[in-house]
Amino acid sequence: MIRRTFFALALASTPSLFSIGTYAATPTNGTACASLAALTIPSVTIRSATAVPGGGFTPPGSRQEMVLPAFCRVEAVARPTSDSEIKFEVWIPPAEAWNGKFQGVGNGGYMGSISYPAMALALRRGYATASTDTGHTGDDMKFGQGHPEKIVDYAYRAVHVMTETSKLIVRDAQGRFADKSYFVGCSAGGQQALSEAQRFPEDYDGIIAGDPANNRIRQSFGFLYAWLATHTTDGAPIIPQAKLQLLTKSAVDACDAIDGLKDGIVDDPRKCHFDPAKLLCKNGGDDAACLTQPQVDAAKKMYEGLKSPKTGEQIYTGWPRGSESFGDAAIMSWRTYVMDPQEPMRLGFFKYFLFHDPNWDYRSIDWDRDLAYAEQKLGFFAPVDKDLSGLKKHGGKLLMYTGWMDPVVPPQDTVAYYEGVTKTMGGAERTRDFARLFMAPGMGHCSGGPGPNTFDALAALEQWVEHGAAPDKLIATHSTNGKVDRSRPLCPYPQVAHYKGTGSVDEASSFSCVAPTSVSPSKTTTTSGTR
Ligand SMILES: [Ca+2]
Repeated sequence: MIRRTFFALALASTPSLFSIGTYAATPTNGTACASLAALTIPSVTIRSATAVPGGGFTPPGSRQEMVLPAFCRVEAVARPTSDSEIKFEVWIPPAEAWNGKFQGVGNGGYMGSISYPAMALALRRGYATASTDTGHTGDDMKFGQGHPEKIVDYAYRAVHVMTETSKLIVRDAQGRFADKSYFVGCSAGGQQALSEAQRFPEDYDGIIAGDPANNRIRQSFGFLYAWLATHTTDGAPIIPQAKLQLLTKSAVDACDAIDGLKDGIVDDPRKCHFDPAKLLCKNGGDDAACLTQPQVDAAKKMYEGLKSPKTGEQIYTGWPRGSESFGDAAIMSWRTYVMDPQEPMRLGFFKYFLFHDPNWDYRSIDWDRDLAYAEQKLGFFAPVDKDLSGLKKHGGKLLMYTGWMDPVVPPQDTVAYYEGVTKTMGGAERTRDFARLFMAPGMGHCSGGPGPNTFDALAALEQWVEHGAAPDKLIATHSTNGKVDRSRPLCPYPQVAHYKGTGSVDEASSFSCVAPTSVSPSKTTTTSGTR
């Protein structure tokens, strides 16, 4: 209720922007690209409208040229409040190349820039597409200090305003509205996707939420906890990269066979209870093949996650065994978000959004008191509402996916959200007819990892939205040096890919999606009524 009230107040000053009725009657033909600059939409300024010929295009702030088909590039800024400055772009294919659809694309991190690569992907598939900087520049949180409306823009308003306005611009350019609208996002984009599904269910017909960082308040607490758990009081990281790799290798070796197939992938890390104490160095020593006691303790805390010191309640889930370090890139390990930073990630959330104190001392955190304060004050900031009846009523479809080895957003948190939706929406069958979650064993944060991690979620969602063909599996591939060396089905949760017993374990056709056979912690809430 707090979130909805806040929303109503925040929009009270600009009702006209959100009424399509203020716009002129549908033109019979589209408007020439350059003429779109003359378009008037309340609270929106069109900064430019330029026909871009097919070929090389270098986006602002980038040195990397993208090869694109011809499109009309519209740059705009929306100001739904007097403190708003929401920049966004709309790219529109020429009528003959347009697939008749619109695609909003999500951002990463704390956003602060337009997602040109994601727009390029959409444009190449024939979509008219839009992206926003969410109302601020850069990936830190200083913009929120003294600017509560900018926090709202970032939290959910910018994407909604971008969506409604872009649809109007596309209509003007093409002479008709898009037939269908999709939103595609991963990480922070997954958060935006769930925000749209919960708050503005009529914006999109199909929504993809990958590795969603939607539990954003508790995640900020989780990052703070993780950093404190894995750094000395001097701020030095306790577990070096080589030991992270040792942990992953040991955990996977110990748990690989639990799923019935020794293939280097742990299908469900919740069933893996590998104890890092098994790696404890003998006689207090320290070498490459073992862990010191502080390293064992730090790893255990990462697996356990943040619990209330007062009640023992799990405030934020731990990170899965196997996510420690499964590749050379820092993002394929705990390094980027936990180990490498000089201070806890997303500290700005506390300094600029919550306490408005740039000098706030993170060691003064009171987990219970400060969490209660944060959820009371900034509840609108985290789209964790499990009631998706608005989306269901609209006929919208939600496709979620998450890597089981995600070292950034713990996959258990995404599973917990989906299980909560299942419960709220009246059970598994009533949920899977419009919302499905695909877990990707061995996949990292949005991509990468030893498991199959490349798949076309949008093609599957298009079939679902446009032809009523719900995805019973997604075929994912894994490549080494650009060559596909394994394919597997990703299955709608709680199903898992089961080896049929014959054929190559590197071929998707050797697997079928089945209900999990062994008992899992989530069985009581999710498996009833499923096949
Ligand atoms: Ca396995």
